Amino acid sequence: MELRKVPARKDGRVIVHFDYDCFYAAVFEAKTPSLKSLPFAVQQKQIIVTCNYEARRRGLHKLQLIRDARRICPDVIIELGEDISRFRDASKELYNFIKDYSWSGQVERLGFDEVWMDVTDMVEYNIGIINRNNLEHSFFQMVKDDPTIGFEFDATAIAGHACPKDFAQGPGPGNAEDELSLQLRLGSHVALYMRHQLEQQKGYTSTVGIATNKVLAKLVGNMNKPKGQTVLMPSNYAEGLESSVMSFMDAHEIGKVPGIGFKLAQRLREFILQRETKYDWTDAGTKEPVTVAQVRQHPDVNYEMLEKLLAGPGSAHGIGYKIWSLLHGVDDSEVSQARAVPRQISIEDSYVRLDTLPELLKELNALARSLINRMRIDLLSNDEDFEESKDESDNDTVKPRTSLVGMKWLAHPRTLRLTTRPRQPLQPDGSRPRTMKRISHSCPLPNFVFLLSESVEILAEKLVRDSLVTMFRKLHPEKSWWNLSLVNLAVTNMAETASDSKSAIGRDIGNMFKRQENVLKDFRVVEEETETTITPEPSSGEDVTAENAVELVAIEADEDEDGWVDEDGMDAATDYCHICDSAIPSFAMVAHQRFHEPAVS
Ligand code: TTP
Ligand code: MG
Repeated sequence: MELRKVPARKDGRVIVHFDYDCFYAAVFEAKTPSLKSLPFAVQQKQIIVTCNYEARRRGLHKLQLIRDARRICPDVIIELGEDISRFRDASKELYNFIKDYSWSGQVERLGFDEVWMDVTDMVEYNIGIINRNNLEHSFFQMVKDDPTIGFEFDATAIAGHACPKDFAQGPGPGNAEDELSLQLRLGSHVALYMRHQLEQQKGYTSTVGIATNKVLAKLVGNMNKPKGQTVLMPSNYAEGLESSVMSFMDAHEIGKVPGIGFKLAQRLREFILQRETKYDWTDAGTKEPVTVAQVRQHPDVNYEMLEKLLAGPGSAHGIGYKIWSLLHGVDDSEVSQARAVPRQISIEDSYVRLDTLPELLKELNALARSLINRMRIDLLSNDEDFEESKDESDNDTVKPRTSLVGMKWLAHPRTLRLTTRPRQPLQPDGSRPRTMKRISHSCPLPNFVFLLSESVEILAEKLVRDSLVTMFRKLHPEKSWWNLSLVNLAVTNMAETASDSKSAIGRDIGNMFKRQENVLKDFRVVEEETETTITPEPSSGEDVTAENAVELVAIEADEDEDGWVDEDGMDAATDYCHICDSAIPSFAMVAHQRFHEPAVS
């Protein structure tokens, strides 16, 4: 039947998925390696957000209460992990490390601790130069124009584990070499090489999956955790990947398939079981598992039916076909290109109570200092080719740059955004309505923040005085009462400053900033053409001052779809649990809330 047509599989790509083991714990361990052999956990509020494998061996697990963890393992060492900037910095450092191996730049982050890399071009190139009469003694070239950089390997064998275990080995009957298997074997070797480099040079172990698309690579990696890698291979040559992918997917519980979130999975379970299903929040899963096979093989399920069942407000058009494809292990999404500069830089902090002006000024100053420091780290370079400078990234903590001589801005963010999350006033009955609503206000970023001759402290103070206080008044005109649980400061709307940069999106405004002392004199805000919806365009050619700039207050719901999670997943991808107020990466929020569910249900 047409509606049950199996989506065409487009094999030929080799995708590697990295997942760092016990990530937050590993960040501490990289700095203090002696922790590796001890039971070690990272705490946020009263919860262990992750722990190392020595702690797991002794019965500890993610999202456990601190008091339970101490009872089970009294000698557990616990560090506070509430300042997530250290994890973000480590994540960025590891991402840059992996990205440097890529030829195509197709390296994409998911949250803090996962990275996909498309290695198809590297694999294809090496297949092109391989000696097919002597596969056992092959050399994988890691740099295209340098035949000396790389590693020796046996191209007849895979590196690490294979799924399925009884995969087709060696050349097929009457077939000189099965190209798909060869590609995947080379993929497994280059993955092993990078995984080892990551461990030797940076001190992080990872779990890796290798397959022909992103979803399969992410899923297959889970088969050998931690410090393992798995490649999804064809089980027989005649069918290519078809049968091994189908039996691999079929065995999964539907909620485990990336792209099938909690709500979609619940709806699918209820359709298959034809009744309400229970979700066991304490066990991070469902008590009534439904497998991919049950959904896929159900006679009434097809992509049109899935569209009707799953489409809802806010869901992407074509969700039925997308899910139908995922159930068959088909995922055509590309690994996105690494960006030269982040889309936005944002700094935030949460507060139990922030309701007086002096405290607010203190916090705004601290946030503005961090923001300018981070702009200097992320957006300054002395390298004409726009490679990120490595000096800071070798540390796992952020240090302000010490020498700015010869530094050049890679990009000028054009918009400054202040966001707050107000607490609601008490109701007459004494209760306080829970809300995660954020409100934000944007205006052009004044040029003086790009001055390198001035100290961060002075620039931050000026930014607070000249812009942020006014912005805050626009957000909170009520003088008498406000109380904030969160303040976020961001610069967005990046205009890259080199017209010859491959990824440059703006016209070259670098020259405008050459004589920065002049810029300081008149404090003009230069507004580039912009597509942002937050700051409307002023009429072209007009100089805009911070005072008369067109401004807009935006109200954003807690599940904002287009601003909070940065495209590169690094900035503002954090939220705060409304129950325990822990800072949680957005991608981990669902997992985190499972922990609280028994208490609130
Ligand atoms: P995970 O990938 O879930 O865990 P992990 O990398 O620590 O461990 P594993 O080896 O089992 O993959 O989450 C990544 C990081 O996100 C984790 O180190 C801590 C953080 N995190 C939170 O802050 N809150 C949460 O509720 C969860 C689940 C994770
Ligand atoms: Mg992980």
